[in-house]
Amino acid sequence: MSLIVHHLNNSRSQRILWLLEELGAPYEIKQYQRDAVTNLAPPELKAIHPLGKSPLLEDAGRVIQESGAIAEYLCENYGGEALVPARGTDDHVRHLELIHFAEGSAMTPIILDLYLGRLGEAAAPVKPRIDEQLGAHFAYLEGELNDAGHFIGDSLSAGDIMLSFPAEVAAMGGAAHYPKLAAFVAAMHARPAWQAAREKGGAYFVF
Ligand SMILES: N[C@@H](CCC(=O)N[C@@H](CS)C(=O)NCC(=O)O)C(=O)O
Repeated sequence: MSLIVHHLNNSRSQRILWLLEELGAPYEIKQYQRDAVTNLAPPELKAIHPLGKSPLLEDAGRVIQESGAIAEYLCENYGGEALVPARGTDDHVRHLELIHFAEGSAMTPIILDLYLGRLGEAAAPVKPRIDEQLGAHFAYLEGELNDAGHFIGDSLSAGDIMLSFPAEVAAMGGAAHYPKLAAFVAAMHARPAWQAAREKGGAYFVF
């Protein structure tokens, strides 16, 4: 088996396991556990990639970092026609936007909010801006879900998988705020492939 996912427990790496389950591609998991106090990745991950973060995908000795790139690589090399709209269509352009939006834009206010939460009162000068940006990004995603319950087209795409993480963070704030995102998260978690990935990846968030 040539595909190896270097998987950190309770992390964005969960999306890659899920994607692989959806594609039905065989893979192996190397498990890494967060430090119980700092919540950071263990130093062993730095032996695989200098940043020591997860997910990391290894394919026949090549190491690929960055969730969106890994998702695109897997779809292109192991997906056939699955999970990516046809090139040259509007949906494919949208797919590119959303794959990159998930990490490039949506995660910025999420991570800032996480760190600001540790500062208490010292965060007061910037907290309103971060709250406003967090709300703006979640509201944007809420508005982008279509009637079929997907971000693109009427079936699951890699964009849905990439956006599941910010959607899960939004849904944790309560279904009342972002009902469409909460319904999307529930539907994704009901998929057999998501559950198989959760089974193999171990504890994840509160889900
Ligand atoms: N943009 C990167 C983010 C990777 C990342 O920050 N992963 C987190 C897990 S969600 C991590 O490894 N954190 C542990 C640490 O920084 O020590 C991606 O999507 O691959």
